[in-house]
Amino acid sequence: MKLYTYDPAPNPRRLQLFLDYKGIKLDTVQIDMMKQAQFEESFRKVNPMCTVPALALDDGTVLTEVIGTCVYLEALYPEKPLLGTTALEKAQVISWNHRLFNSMFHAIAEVFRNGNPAFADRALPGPMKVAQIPALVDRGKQRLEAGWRMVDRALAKSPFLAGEHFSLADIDLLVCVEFAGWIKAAVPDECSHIHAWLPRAKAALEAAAGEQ
Ligand SMILES: N[C@@H](CCC(=O)N[C@@H](CS)C(=O)NCC(=O)O)C(=O)O
Repeated sequence: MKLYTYDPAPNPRRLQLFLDYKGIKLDTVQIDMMKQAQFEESFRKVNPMCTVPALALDDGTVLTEVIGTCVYLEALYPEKPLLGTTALEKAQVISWNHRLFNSMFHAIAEVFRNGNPAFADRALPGPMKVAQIPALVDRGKQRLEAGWRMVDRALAKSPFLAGEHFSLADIDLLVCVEFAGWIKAAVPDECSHIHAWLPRAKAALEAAAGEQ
């Protein structure tokens, strides 16, 4: 297996935190997005969608979605489960993953990519030319605000996003908080449940790292 990734970027970071928590070490190649290496021919041959992370398996299959890659690795390395253990927990982890990706991740990306001259004609990841839509900057900010409140309501009810246990959903949220920093947004002060959850989630990651 070989992982093509770029450590500073948010989707690679989601996968890296998953790997770190479980103590999985992979042969890794950095695709330097600052130099637009994701568009180079050698990487296009690995992932024609020109996105990272991409996990190339020994049989030639390439997994290009973080969620699919995590499902695959969880099956290979079931210790320290991050995708839930009961039917309900599994459903909640995937539901939160989907919800956070579609609402908060996309909202932050909308702000970041539609308001930044460095992303002219690259408003969406991938090889296709996509023009920026400046109005999406404000819409993205509004969606993110609604997202924080949605998450805060959930964290009022349970210690972690998908219930009693730390999961990929918490990793996704941690990376949302970091990614929001890229657009100078932060968890609103009044979202007290998210603020209480942050040290709890970081402690779960640190505890797992300490077990390696
Ligand atoms: N569908 C992918 C999304 C991957 C993605 O969008 N990755 C970003 C980095 S965070 C990327 O490769 N962007 C390429 C670009 O901006 O050109 C997943 O879930 O893993």
